[in-house]
Amino acid sequence: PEPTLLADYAPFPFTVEQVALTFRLHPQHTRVLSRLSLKPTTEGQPLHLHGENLTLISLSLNGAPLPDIAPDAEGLTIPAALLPATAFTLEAEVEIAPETNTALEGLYMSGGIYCTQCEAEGFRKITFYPDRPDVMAPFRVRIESDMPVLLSNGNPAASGPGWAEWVDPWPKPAYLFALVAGDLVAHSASFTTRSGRATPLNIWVRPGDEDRCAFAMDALQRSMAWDEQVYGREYDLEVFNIVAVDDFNMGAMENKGLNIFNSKLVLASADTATDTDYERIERVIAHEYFHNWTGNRITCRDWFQLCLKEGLTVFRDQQFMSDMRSAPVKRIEDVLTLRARQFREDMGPLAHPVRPDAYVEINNFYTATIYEKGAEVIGMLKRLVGDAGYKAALDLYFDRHDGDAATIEDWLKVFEDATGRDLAQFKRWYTDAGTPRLAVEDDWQDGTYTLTFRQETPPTPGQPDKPPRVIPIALGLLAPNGDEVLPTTVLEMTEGQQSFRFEGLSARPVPSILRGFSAPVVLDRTAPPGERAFLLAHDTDPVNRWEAGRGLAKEVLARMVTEGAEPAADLLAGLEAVVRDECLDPAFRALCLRMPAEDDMAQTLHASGVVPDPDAIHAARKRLQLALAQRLAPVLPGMIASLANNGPFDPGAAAAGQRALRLACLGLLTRLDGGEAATRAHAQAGNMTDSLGALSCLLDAGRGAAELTAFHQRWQGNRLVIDKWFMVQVLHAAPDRLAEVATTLTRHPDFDWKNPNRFRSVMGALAENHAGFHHPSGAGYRLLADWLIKLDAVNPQTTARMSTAFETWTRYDTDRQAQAQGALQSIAARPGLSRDTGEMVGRILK
Ligand code: BAL
Ligand code: ZN
Repeated sequence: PEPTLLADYAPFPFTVEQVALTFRLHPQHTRVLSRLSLKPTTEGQPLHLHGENLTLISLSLNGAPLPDIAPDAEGLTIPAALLPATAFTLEAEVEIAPETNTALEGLYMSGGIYCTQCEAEGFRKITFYPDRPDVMAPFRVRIESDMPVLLSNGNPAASGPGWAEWVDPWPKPAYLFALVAGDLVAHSASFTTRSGRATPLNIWVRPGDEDRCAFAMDALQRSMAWDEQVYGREYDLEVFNIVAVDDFNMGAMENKGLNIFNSKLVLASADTATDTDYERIERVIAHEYFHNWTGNRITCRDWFQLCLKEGLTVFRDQQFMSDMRSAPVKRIEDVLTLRARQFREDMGPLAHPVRPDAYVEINNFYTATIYEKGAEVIGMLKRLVGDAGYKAALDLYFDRHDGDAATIEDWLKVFEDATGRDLAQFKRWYTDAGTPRLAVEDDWQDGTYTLTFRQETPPTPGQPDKPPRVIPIALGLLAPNGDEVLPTTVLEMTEGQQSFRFEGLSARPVPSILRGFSAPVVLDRTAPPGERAFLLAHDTDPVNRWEAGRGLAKEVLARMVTEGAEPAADLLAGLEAVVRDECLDPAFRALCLRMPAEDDMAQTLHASGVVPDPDAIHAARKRLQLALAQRLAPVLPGMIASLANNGPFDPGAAAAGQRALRLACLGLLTRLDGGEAATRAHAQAGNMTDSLGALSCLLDAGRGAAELTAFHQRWQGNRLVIDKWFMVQVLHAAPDRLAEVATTLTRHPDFDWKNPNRFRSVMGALAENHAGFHHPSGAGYRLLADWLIKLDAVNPQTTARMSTAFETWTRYDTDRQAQAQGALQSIAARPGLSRDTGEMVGRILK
């Protein structure tokens, strides 16, 4: 298929003044009647409407049938000669079959519930329509069904037995359309907006799940208050509905007034959800709510501008989470995610700009680059213009563009207009792919300290040369005794190479560079011996303090892998000091104890020109954990005991941090006692975090069979918990046994592979078990490829997304490369492969 190009953008030559839809729901024969009020904006243009897999029943223009218009595979076109020069009405009736829609795009059924997913281009699977985000219209929707709960966007207008009508007064693009019909119950509450409007809030779930919605509701109320306080944004409808469904390709969707969620991002109770689940629920509830302004009231002109809403909304959810929880811990977690997912993407064949300029299948661009790097770019912008400049720019953005389908140019212009800054060079962060590498050297002479930076961005597909970017480098300087002699200062690097001088210092300082991870770059610094250990002990910036320990651990692991070196004493001593320091946040200490992931080590080694050996990385990481466990042996049992909390479960950040540190200690102790303490901890666990954490330790120690059986028995029927049962076994399988363990699980009667959560719990986890997935036999590659081929026939979107497991294949040795290439080619060669997966595999193989 030919790519769609940003350069080809042209406005739609009609306005849609009103949309009226009637749904007569039926699992196999749903009828959708549409009445579109249209008005030409340019003379003599044909009317093209998107439509896919629709059976056209009737079509008429101003009441007159159009029997000669037949749709093709992409939609239908009405020639200009048949169209009036003024406003007209187009009516169509189509038939669709939600029950057999396994792709989960458009209108489909999940566990007996009718629901929709229209972003990016699912609406065209519901009716004929200009399915593009710059066409915004008010919708009126009538649903006819005997389901007890009938929901759509906007405000309830009228209802009776077997029908309901909804009116959404806010013009919206079709991708924000939603409809739900089912046997649902609500967990209800309300929120009074700052102008005094009491707004009912409902979380709709299947009967029996309503007692697991309280946390999500609390997160929603806090999000609504926060958006008023921090961004001045108030909710704008009479009701806000959330629905949880079990079959969902993504995490959640921000449909206007009717957010639809993957149930794993709504349902939580102490005994079924982990702290990680709670944190994700809080973040995603906030994220979807924040889209009401950044995405819905101001949307994107075209899908190339996806980061306009996603980067900004991720940035806002990150701000929210750091206000709700510990800001440094949140920032460290975000940096870990960015490196694990976005840096990985940016260094491989799928690298693309934050604002791409071509795509074959837009679903393939819901990526870490659009989302996470998109958020980083806004963080840099805020750092450069300051908090007041950011606030002025955002106020102007909401004022100027409310009701618009906007672009990145519009976004940058409000910053230029509000702050007087020229952002021409900054725009490269949007247009140029790749992660800049920032090399740094320092010099000390006659009381003057000089830092010289050099930036270079490696080539990415289609972009061989990268001019220098603006890089905000937050810097602090420490005296040899640990005192801070230069508090955090933002240096603005604009050249390829640039020096910064600091005068009047009495001794050579130790630099703390890129504080708070002030730019998404790789810092290339050969630190002098002792510098990282010094920063781990003294840096006043918590993110860089953690980073120092992390950098040291990576250096040590790299030497263990490549030279067979021993675990270094300075790292062990530094980590011990952090762990013993009770003034530090337990969550921070737990993060410091977490060793770099194996994939992260492979990425780091590859970037430094070493072919990573997954087995050697796995072995070195285990040796380092053992050495750390031995070093901490005297304190581990005491810490595990003192961090126990026997009171009621508290999902808040402080209590979660204690559990994280306790489980980190339990993981280390398991290296020494073979799982004795973990067996006791599992037996005593009073919540899912402790239960799953202890079970993971047991599996790492080669134990846990009886516990796994009991776990399955206890939670049979609870899909979200059974997902965890599958996942934990795959994540903690020994590399040699991974393919066998995963294959056995795919034969389990509970392996409902058409459910994306269940599929990911085995196949996503398979790819996350680094040494197992990259096993030299190639068994991991083949297993995943075979299952992706099978899934592609029913769900292209999830298949394409999961094919990214292969994006790093060229990092490894030639034998592994040959195995991975063979697996990828077997997917590519599959007759009838979807456009989604075809594009991804083609790019990965290139
Ligand atoms: N818009 C797709 C889901 C999300 O990013 O919120
Ligand atoms: Zn989003």
